[in-house]
Amino acid sequence: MTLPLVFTKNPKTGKRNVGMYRLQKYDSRTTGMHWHIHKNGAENFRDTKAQGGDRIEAAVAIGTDPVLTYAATAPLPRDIDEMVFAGFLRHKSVEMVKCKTVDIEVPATAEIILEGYVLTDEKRREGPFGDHTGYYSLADDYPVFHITAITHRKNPIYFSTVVGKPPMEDCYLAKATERIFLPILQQMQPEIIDINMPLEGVFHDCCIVSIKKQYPMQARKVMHALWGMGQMMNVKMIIVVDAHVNVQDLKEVWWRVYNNIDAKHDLEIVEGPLDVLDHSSPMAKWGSKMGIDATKTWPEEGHTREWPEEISMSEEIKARVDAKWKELGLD
Ligand SMILES: Cc1cc2nc3c(=O)[nH]c(=O)nc-3n(C[C@H](O)[C@H](O)[C@H](O)COP(=O)(O)O)c2cc1C
Ligand SMILES: [Mn+2]
Repeated sequence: MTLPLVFTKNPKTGKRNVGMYRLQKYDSRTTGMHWHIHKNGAENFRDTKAQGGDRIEAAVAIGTDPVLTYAATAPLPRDIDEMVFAGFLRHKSVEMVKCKTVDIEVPATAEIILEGYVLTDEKRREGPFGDHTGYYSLADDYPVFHITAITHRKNPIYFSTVVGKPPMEDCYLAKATERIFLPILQQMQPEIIDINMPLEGVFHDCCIVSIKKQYPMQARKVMHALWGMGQMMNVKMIIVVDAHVNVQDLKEVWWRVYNNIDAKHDLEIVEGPLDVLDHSSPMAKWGSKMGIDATKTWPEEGHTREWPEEISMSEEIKARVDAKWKELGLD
């Protein structure tokens, strides 16, 4: 199942979490529960285990209002309820109903609901799976979801998504996140003008950001701040450009990077967590990441040579050329 909304509760706070984690069917009553170690669902699982609980209840909704499906994928802080966020986006609160066999509420209009539990001391081989990275992500041991009830609408519609080499369907969820979360990023880092997470970067591998640079090394500050924010911690490459650069134009971005960087000074290589699906690092779940500072390097940043002006044509010349088209019979 590739598009399931997985509902759990935190045992300490009772707060709900909804995350999208694929479910590999083992038999008619059990599936894998592929919540990665960095995700809120896995934290609820760990907290339950730490309290001595032998199981965490879970419910899965398949086929919901698209805004709920999106909310389950959104990188929200742990204690922000995805259903409240969905209600905020929809301008209408989400109607919830109690499950039959577990103490969890699920969206009232979902097509299909799976109810059940995950044992805290059980794991089973999950994967490999043709993932959104475009590779078969490696098999690993994950908890198991035991189903206690299935409810559904009459003639339910089964929702799923196709993932594979980008661009695939799921890529556009990343684009929605890029747009919806930009104002939130800007609240915390006001120098940010725009961001682009290119589809080939599969959500977590690349982020291009333009900033209004006001003090030396501000690009580094932005890189480290992003690496310290929620699921942005997994971004493997951050490219920072100046405010006037259009980050949505990759040709322009690369032109800036190729021209502006001094490899020794403008690359910031750090180590830290990486997405579980990353296969490039020697060790799973962590490795090295790179920041590329492609902003203009200031004298205060050690570039004491003159920095050249960009070629640009004056408005007056442009107007003179435009006027000539007609004269030459070319318009
Ligand atoms: C189609 C699709 C499938 C996904 N599958 C998984 C998955 O199997 N495991 C996982 O940890 N995250 C998966 N994700 C990403 C999570 O849904 C996303 O990181 C979400 O913010 C997690 O929510 P949480 O932080 O509340 O746990 C998937 C996303 C999409 C769009
Ligand atoms: Mn969450």
